[in-house]
Amino acid sequence: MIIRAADNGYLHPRSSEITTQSAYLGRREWLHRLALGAGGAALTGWAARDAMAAVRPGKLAALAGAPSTLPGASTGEKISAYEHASTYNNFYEFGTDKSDPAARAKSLKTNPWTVSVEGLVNKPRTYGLEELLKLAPMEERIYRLRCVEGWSMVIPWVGYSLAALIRAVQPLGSAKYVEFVTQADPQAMPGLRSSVLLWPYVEGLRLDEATHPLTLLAFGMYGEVLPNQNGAPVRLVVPWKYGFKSGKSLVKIRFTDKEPRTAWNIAAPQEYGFYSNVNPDVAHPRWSQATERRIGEEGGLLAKRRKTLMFNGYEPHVGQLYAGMDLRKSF
Ligand SMILES: Nc1nc2c(c(=O)[nH]1)N[C@H]1C(S)=C(S)[C@@H](COP(=O)(O)O)O[C@H]1N2
Ligand SMILES: [Mo]
Repeated sequence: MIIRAADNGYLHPRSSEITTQSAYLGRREWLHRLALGAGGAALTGWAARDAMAAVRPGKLAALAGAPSTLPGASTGEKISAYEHASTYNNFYEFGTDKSDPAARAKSLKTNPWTVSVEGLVNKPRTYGLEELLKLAPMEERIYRLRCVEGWSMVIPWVGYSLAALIRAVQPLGSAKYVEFVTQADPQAMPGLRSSVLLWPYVEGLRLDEATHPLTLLAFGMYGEVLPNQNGAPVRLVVPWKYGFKSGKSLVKIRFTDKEPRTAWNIAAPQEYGFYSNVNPDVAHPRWSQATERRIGEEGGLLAKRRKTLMFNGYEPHVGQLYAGMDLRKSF
């Protein structure tokens, strides 16, 4: 982001331009049959992840979610190919090239995993991953993802509203913001040797943004647990904000009364504001945000760019959170 121009022009090999939705649905159907074959038992527990890897080398455990009925939680747009969503990534802990995370993130150890929820809450607590997986029913939500660099995808996530976790820990009246701290393991993450960002990668939301039902705590995508490069075992997805607000591989969630300092804001405060809501009318200092390139679309870099939508198309659902605010100032 800071070190490169917008959309650094990754060209997808034609071979991976396979039909997206049908490939995805085919995969789900196959997983379903696989689950029945295993005695009809749902492949839920995280331990199944390793068992699955033995059955399908290189593949991940199924993680099903009921289609979400929440307004805004689905889109009629074509779902991006899994092959794109899992190989064209930003996860600077593993390097700054789009292909680095998929190539290197296997080293991330996601089991055991805990997330400590602390700060201005009545019930601070360290959650094991298994507990988090059971905290609320899993839903599938199909969200647009718009990176600040000017590209986008449509991804079917599996998870539940972060609000469920927030309710469980009971924020104090003094809590106004939520800080999200992500994993920083120098053994597993070669990118930490670079000073491109201050580690650990920290993000933040206002409490009302964090409790908005569209803010998703995600454990899976495309009907499977998250691949490491997409932020396993648990990440945030905030669909109306630029992608970098959605921290991957979360280890700590802290409630505060002050606006958290965030990794990209510290690195370049004039370029990455705290809010970072998708907004076609507010340009990045070095490029326009009026349009975007949908990854995987016919024509690659020559494909016609799409118009970027206010709040990434989620304005009817989240616009009221920013009523009366100057979105140029609070960018
Ligand atoms: N910990 C961490 N989280 C991160 C990032 C990162 O570098 N480190 N990159 C962000 C950016 S810039 C984007 S666009 C999204 C990309 O998510 P995806 O690879 O699952 O599409 O993750 C975000 N979360
Ligand atoms: Mo991004």
